[in-house]
Amino acid sequence: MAAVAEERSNNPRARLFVALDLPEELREGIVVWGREELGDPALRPVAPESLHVTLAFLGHRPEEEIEEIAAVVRDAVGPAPWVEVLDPEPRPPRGRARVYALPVLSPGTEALQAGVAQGLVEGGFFEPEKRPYWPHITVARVRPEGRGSRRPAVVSEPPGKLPEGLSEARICRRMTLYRSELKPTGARYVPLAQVQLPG
Ligand code: 2AM
Repeated sequence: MAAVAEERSNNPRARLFVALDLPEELREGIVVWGREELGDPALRPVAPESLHVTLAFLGHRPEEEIEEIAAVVRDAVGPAPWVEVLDPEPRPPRGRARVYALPVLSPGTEALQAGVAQGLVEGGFFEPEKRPYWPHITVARVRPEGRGSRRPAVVSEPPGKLPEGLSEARICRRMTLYRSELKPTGARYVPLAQVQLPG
């Protein structure tokens, strides 16, 4: 055990992901909607500053790789995508929901994601998921049924539809490499590198 602990401390790792950030107006719109619609006690709404569209989840990587990964993200810059958000959906779609997410309709985001993923794969930093990429914004996670349980609680009042206007297409002008720090109170996302997207 001591040897393992020592190896860990000599080889610090960071939990990393790349995301498309939301324009302020869209973020605020989701927060206002969520105050009404994410009130079920079984739901833990995502903090306003943590709302994003994940492009690539890298998992734990050695900290010494961060600079190289940031360079790959900067090189993958592409046109700023237009996004349309759709009404919330539970995941998984059947059975007890674990999360609620707003699906994102955006060919531009899919193109950006493909470019970032390819760069990260070529660098050996990322193994793409087998299932197709599903652009979405997670808005709430479901609390466990009981202490230490892995089963999600029942959500009696699932979130309702978005107001008209929130689904209007909006442009997203920033992509960020985040470090996710897991705390007992939830995850905190720390930006490590940001790229402005042209267009
Ligand atoms: P989610 O919002 O759909 O849960 C940080 O955890 C971000 O990376 C979240 O937005 C999360 O997506 C995403 N992510 C993708 N795959 C993940 C995985 N296997 N484990 C944790 N987070 C993942």
